[in-house]
Amino acid sequence: MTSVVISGTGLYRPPHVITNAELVEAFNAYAAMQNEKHAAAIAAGERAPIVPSSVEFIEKASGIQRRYVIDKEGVLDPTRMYPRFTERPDDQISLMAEIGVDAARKALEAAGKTGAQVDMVLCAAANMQRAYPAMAIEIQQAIGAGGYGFDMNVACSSATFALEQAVNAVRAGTANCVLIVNPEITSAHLEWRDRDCHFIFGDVCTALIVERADTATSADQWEILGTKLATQFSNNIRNNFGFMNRSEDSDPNARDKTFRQEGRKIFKEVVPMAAAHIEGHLASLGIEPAAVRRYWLHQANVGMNHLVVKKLVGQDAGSEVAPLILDEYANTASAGSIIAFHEHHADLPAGSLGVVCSFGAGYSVGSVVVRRK
Ligand code: CO8
Repeated sequence: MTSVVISGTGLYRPPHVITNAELVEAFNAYAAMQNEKHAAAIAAGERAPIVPSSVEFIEKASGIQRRYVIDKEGVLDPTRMYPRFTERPDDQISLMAEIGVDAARKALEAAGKTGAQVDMVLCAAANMQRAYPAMAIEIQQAIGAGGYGFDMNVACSSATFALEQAVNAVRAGTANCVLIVNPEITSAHLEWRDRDCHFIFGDVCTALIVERADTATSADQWEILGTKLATQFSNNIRNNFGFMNRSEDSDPNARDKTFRQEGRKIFKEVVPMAAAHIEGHLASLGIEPAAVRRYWLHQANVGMNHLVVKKLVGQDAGSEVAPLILDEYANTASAGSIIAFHEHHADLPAGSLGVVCSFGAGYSVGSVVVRRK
């Protein structure tokens, strides 16, 4: 079987940071304004007041301390509470493709490849800017790649599901060098006015080069030993935004047209699902969980990651075993486990085993077992 490697990674980090303190200040200003506006209805018991948010809760419940965003001013404006992007003409590169190209160029450089050597582009993310043409094809043109490209969405598992598509394409001989990009502009689909989830997400874009081992020249190569994907339907993470909204005569600004979740239920249901998935995948490859040097897990909640690792290796694992990037980046949907891999693999010696694993909406779980060459 053709040996396939990850030979380079790249990261686009947006220019602005929002700390929890800034976020909570904006939310509480919004809440005070709304409560004042609706004071009579609240006093009459017809409407519930908006309860303030708190930095202490956010840090304790999630482990998130700050997040990067493409636009800060719109998000923190209590009269707006979502980012402000300028609509671009059709002959200008789209925002998703622009950040995709930035991360892609860094991954290409790390892999020692040119855009022309890429013959498959996958744009895999939790939200797509438009229906068509595919952002992947726009990125393919911008970097001068050949072959073909397409967009795909499996929410937080988009990157690991794309990794399996890339491996299969290289093994089948339908591609030699695949570029995967994960432009996650989560700020545009987060309800910043909802106290239960306003702190959760951040913007970012990751990129990976996946190619035949016999064409790879990078000094930093990770052989892909196996991929395993699983899905199980759940409404606990849902967004009803879509192209049929107009025909349904539904309100495009209604709460269900942005991200919604049942955080507690997800925590309870996804932790055992992810741990069993990884354990089963490793067993199928004859690998003991304790033999894995590093787990680059989906970054949604610090407690969740501790529990997954504890179920796998039977002890509290520190950041050496399962590095955390959530504190700095928040949840970046499908890019989270890839950021963890990008930032925390350089120290591992040849032969080290690792697992990249995502879990999220769908539900979906994707694991990729790798070994350093
Ligand atoms: N400030 C202060 N108090 C708060 C706040 C706040 N901001 N929010 C809630 N509280 C209060 C609640 O009112 C509640 O009070 P009470 O006990 O009096 O009722 C108390 O805090 C506890 O509330 P919760 O039970 O909701 O809190 P949890 O401890 O469960 O923590 C979390 C909430 C952090 C959301 C946690 O449940 C969690 O992280 N769960 C896992 C979520 C997860 O993994 N989600 C994956 C989704 S990501 C994904 O798949 C990608 C989707 C596509 C991306 C789209 C981009 C936008």
